[in-house]
Amino acid sequence: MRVLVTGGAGFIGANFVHQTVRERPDAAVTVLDALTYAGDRTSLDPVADRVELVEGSITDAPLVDRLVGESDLVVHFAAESHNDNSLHDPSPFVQTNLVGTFTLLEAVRKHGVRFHHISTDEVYGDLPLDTPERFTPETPYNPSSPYSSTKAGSDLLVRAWVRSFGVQATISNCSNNYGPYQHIEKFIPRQVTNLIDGVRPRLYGAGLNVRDWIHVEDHNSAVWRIIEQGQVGETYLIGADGETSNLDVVRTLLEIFGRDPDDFDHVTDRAGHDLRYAIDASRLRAELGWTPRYTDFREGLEATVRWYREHEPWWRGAKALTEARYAASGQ
Ligand code: NAD
Ligand code: TDX
Repeated sequence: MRVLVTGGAGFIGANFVHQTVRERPDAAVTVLDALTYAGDRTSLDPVADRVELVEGSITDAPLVDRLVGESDLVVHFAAESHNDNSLHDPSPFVQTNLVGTFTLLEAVRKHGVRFHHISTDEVYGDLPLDTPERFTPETPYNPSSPYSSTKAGSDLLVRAWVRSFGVQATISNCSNNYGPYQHIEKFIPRQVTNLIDGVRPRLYGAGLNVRDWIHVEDHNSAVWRIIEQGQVGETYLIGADGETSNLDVVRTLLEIFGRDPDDFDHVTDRAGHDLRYAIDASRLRAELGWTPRYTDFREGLEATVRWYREHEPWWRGAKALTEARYAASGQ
């Protein structure tokens, strides 16, 4: 099977490519990635002999048309993915997340290629703290940020291309991922690399916001399950019952580093900061029999800390610039 992975040099995409190469010897993998600040070709070094990396944008229609025409399946991870960046400059979010997804949809429509669209729980907006309420496939879309609104728009494009043109597509909306190869602008790797450098973690606002953490390997095993057994035209929510407040994440990391659990700083809150995300993944579990493997969050965090300690050359080059950007916003 010829698989085209967009955004395969980014965090979740690179882990998806590694998992695919490891578990599916019959798959021929091509990655299409623009290698933005968030993409890193060295993330694919361990599988370089099995993967073709094409450097280019999903908004480049002739390139996309050619690569899609040579594929049996497109798994679409490529996106501008960071909420904070979308508050400073939404423009690349509109280009990549909306125009890029549109460009891919036109190509899969033309060539009749199976498409899986990777999306986020953030399309549903946020939930109050301390309620049992969770997102389901029936929850109305209500995105808060430029990032999540462009992801919501891209989901709606996929749904319309399924209904109007019979495109063979599935969609998954997943909660917050953690694990190896995550860019150090994101919450967990930012604090882990701060702690490696002896710097205090930085918590936005009071730190009471809740995210529903899932290990990236579990996200990707669910994606394969949906591709192989999911119903075309359907949306599946992916989550692993990992609700944790940001404050608890920071305290656990401080403990792992043998530091005082109160040794962190509160910094300027994110504008429009979503309070809580929580996924009800019962459809995925019941209909497709999927279960997560990483059920102990602390163990998963410990493994992630080890990975960042052992792969300092992978992240060191981006650290100073990333922190300078945050410092300019008081974060
Ligand atoms: P990431 O920012 O780490 O990686 C994105 C990749 O896309 C990078 O390699 C980048 O170079 C590439 N890219 C950006 N613009 C491109 C373009 N125009 N053409 C081709 N490639 C381009 O993001 P991630 O965290 O790995 O997220 C991957 C996908 O998963 C995104 O669609 C995101 O919305 C979704 N998602 C992420 C999470 C999470 O917790 N990180 C949770 C749910 C869903
Ligand atoms: O330094 C920080 N301090 C802090 O308290 C950073 C970078 C973040 N935070 C908070 C903000 C969020 O409540 O931590 C939480 C997680 O922040 P991010 O890692 O930026 O993730 P989030 O905004 O929740 O979005 C992530 O999950 C859903 C991904 O970046 C998205 O791509 C995905 O769709």
